[in-house]
Amino acid sequence: MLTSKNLIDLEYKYGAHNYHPLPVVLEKGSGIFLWDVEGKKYYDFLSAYSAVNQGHCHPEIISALTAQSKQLTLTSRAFHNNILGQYEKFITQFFGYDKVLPMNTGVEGGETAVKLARKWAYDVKKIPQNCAKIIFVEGNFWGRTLGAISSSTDPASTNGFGPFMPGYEIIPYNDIEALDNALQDSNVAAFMVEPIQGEAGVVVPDENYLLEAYNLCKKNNVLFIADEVQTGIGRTGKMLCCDHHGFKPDILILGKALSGGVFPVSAILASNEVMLTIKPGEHGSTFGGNPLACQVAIAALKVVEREKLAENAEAMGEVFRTRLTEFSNNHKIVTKVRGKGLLNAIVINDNEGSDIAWNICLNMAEKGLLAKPTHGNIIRFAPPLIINEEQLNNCVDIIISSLKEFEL
Ligand code: IF1
Repeated sequence: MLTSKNLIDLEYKYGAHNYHPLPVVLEKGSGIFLWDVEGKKYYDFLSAYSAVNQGHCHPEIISALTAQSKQLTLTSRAFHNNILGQYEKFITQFFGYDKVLPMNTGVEGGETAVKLARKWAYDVKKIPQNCAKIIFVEGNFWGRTLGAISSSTDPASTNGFGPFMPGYEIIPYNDIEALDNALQDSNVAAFMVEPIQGEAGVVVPDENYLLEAYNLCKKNNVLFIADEVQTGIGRTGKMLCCDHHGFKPDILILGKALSGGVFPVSAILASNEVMLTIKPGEHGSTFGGNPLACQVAIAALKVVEREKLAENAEAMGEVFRTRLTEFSNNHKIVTKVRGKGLLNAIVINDNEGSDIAWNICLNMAEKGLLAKPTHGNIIRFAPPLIINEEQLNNCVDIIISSLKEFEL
C-alpha cells in the first residue's frame, strides 16, 4: 500500500515541479468531503478552485458521464454527433445567448474570446487589420498560455516567458476613469475582466464598477467580455456574477464547474453578430464539443438549477462572512474578510513574504479542512455550493480554532 509520502516522492521524482501543493494526497471525494490515502477525512474548502460547485462526484453528473462513455466519447468536429446540437440549444437558452462555441479549458475560453473580439473588430467595427486592442486589468488571471500571461501583471506568471502578445493594454482594476480614458482609442475591440478577481485573492470591485464599465463599453462600441470561469455557475450567489449587476456580457466565458469537476468543459457564449465572425475552419479543438463533455455539462447545469445552489451559496456566504468578520473585529491575525456568495477570502496580518498563511492552512488540514493561500497572505475559502449551515458552522469553528493558534 503506497503511503502519502511514497506518492509525493513519485510525483517529485517523475513529475514536473510546476506546483507546490499542500502535503495531502487525496484518493476519494464525495459531496463536500475528501479522503486522503491514509483514510483521513477533510472538508474541501477549495473545490478545485470552484470547479466542484456541485460537490465531488455528484451522482447525476457521474451517471451522465458513464452512460455516454459507453455510447460515444469523441468524433472530432470532422463529423456531427447527436448530442452537440442538443447541448448547444440547452446552454444558449439557459444563459440567454444566440450561440455557443464549445471548448475544453478555461484558458481556451479566454483565447477564443480574444480571437472573437479581434474578428468582430475587423469585420464589424471596421478597425484596421492587426490594430485591434484588448483592455485588461491589473491582477487579472485567465490561465497559463502565452496569450493569457501576456495580459498578466504577476511576475510569477510572466518572468522568463517573453516575448508577449501585442495589442493588449492593462489598466487598474476597479477604476472607471482609467477605463474611460482607455476607451477613447477607436481601435479598442474589447474589455475583458473577471467580475471578482479570484487568483488575485478574491478582489471584489466597488458595487457600481461592473455596470458602469459595461455602459462605457456600450457607449464606445466595445465588447464587454466577462471571464466567469471561476465566478460563474452559482459560485457568487447568482448563476453568473454579472447577474448581481443587471447586465449581460457581450461575450461570456464559462469553465470549471460547467462540468462539476468531472471533465474539462468550457464554453464561450455570444450573439450571432459576434459569433458568426469566425468562419468554418478558423477555430476549434479536437475535444471541443465532444458528446461526453456535452452530456456532463447539461447534467452539471441542471444540478445547479434544481438544487438551487446559487441561492444556497448566497445564504451560506452571508453566514460565513458574518462569523469571520466578527472574529476579525476582535482578533488582529485577520485584517480583512471579503467575498460574495461562497467565494470568500481572508487577509492574514503579516507581510506577503512570511509563511503564516501557509502554516495556518497546514494547521487546518490537521483539523480536517483543506484550503490554500494565494499570493502569500490571503487564504481563499470556496467550499462546494451544496454545503449546509451545520457543516458550514463546523468549518468556521475549525477555521477560527486554527486562526487563534496564530494570534499575534
Ligand atoms: C492552476 C489560479 C484560480 C481562472 C479564471 C480562467 C482560468 C482560471 C478566472 C483558466 C483558472 C485555475 C488555474 C489553476 C488554479 C486556478 C486558479 F490559482 F491558478 F489562479 F482559480 F485562481 N479564468 N484558474 O481562475 O482556466 O485553463 O485552468 O481551465 O493550477 O493553474 P483553466
